[in-house]
Amino acid sequence: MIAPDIAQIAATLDRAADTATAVPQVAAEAGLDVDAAYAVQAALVQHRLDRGERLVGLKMGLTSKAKMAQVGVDEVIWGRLTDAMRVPDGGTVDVTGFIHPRVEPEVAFLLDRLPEPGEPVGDFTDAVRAVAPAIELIDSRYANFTFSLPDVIADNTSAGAFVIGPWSPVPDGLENLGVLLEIDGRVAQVGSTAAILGDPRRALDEGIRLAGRHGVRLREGWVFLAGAATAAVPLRAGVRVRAVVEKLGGASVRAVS
Ligand code: OOG
Ligand code: MG
Repeated sequence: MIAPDIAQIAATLDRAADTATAVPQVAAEAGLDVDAAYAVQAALVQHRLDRGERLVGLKMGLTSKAKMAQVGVDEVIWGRLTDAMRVPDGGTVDVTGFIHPRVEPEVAFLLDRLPEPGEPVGDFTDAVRAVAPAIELIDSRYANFTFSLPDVIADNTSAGAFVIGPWSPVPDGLENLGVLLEIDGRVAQVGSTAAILGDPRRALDEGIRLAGRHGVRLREGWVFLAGAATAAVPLRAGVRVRAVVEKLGGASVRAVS
């Protein structure tokens, strides 16, 4: 089989995001496996870095059954976050910059110093300085928001934008906090942090392990999104979105066009 053209696929997905225009899935035709898909993701995000964006963190995807069921892919995945994707809490996001945006409630970690490879992994509170409620705006670059596992990995796990609420010290328990997603004050999704791999702290172990396989080490000061606890909801201009996590408070954003 001819080796997949990593650079060309990355350029196609970068243009799709930049012009908010959906493209057909690429993995089956190009013969992308998971490793090649992560190589596409690295090349795709490199386009952003070449335009002056900075890497500010990592996001986990499909860490809950609700998310796996919604998109029909049942493997935990990870993607990269840049500074340009961050929207201030209480700010606005222009939906015309996206193809078919959806929002989902997340829990964010602010990373402290992580162990060097080979060093024993310490306590969660050694690795995480603070936690916050968050909103992720996802936007698949593929038509109909439909993709295979390597497709979604190549597409930087549908990363679009994110909002981080106020940071709090790590509470005693993180494994069973109520989670709500509100649209214009109405509850659109209800869940629990228990839906995130049983305990969102596990998402960090998975992130360290899975990103490490591809030579990516998590950095002090990075933001880490543990993955949505509920299914995502389509985002339309004019609405106000709020994600609330018990004990942590809320994060909000208004969609404009
Ligand atoms: C893939 C990204 C999944 C999450 O929190 O599970 C994700 C998608 O649903 O398009 O960000
Ligand atoms: Mg997410």
